[in-house]
Amino acid sequence: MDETMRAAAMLREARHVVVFTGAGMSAESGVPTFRDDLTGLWSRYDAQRLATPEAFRDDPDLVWGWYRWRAARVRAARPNPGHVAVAALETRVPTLTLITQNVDDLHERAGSSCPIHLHGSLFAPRCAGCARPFPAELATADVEPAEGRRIAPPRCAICADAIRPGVVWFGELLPEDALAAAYDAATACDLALTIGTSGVVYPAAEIPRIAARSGAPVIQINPERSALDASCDLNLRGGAATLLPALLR
Ligand code: BV8
Ligand code: ZN
Repeated sequence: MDETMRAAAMLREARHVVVFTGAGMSAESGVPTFRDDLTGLWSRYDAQRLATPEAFRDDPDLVWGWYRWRAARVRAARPNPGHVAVAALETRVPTLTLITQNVDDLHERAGSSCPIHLHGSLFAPRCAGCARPFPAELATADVEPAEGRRIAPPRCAICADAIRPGVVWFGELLPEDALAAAYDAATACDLALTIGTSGVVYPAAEIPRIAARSGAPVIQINPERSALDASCDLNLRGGAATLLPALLR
């Protein structure tokens, strides 16, 4: 039996499946991953440097422009067959917990009911000062920004501080409740799928490792080797949009 068939058989047997996704899940929707060289003007910047509170403090217009560009890229993208397969899994397994590192909304748009977003969302801006949520539609310029364009963030109507992206930056704590729910699911599951992640950003990268330590088999879908290979029972080499539908056949 080939590895994909073995994985499909394990999926059919499982009672509680954790699906853990990273940027590679959205790659075939045309959303650049963190490892990709960012296209256009952004290639001069290091994503890991831009995704920090310090970058926003030092140059809010650059960082806000970057997130507006990324949000526009996501809005122009469509869920790929991998996202659709993950959503379909909800009706195939008794319990499915979807945990994503991604800040896009492609899982939701594919029909997944309640993904756990460990790193927040491009579509949940909030005030950097008083943390009041800011309506995403008000944060959207009518003309989507060209790559590299600085855009001054809107100001909070209550405290006048800058509106920031609703994502977790490097050096910031993950939302406690989301992380606790993810840890609980990884500990309780009897099968974990890790899809499209390099497995190097912590504490999120602990999730598949916790599932493995709790005795659940872990299946990885990734065209490349990753830091998670050693923790996985099966490493399916290929893209999410091809392999995930194949697991459901
Ligand atoms: C924290 C939101 C506690 C923002 C993201 C110094 C100070 C503070 C912390 C640290 C520090 N040094 C290290 C740390 C910890 C740090 C960390 O882990 N750093 C790494 C780089 C070593 N973590 C943090 O800072 C976290 N907070 O620790 O708080 C604390 C607080 C204060 C002081 C001390 C400790 C917060 C981390 C969250 C950062 N925010 N996103 C935004 O999006 O702009 S992380 C961001 O990068 C993504 O969300 C994602 O998680 C990560 C990228 O990883 P991947 O998703 O894996 O994507 P990647 O591009 O890497 O890989 C894509 C994969 O897909 C590849 O393997 C590729 O082969 C594969 N692929 C490609 N095509 C396909 C495919 N797979 C399938 N199909 C395909 N078609
Ligand atoms: Zn405010």
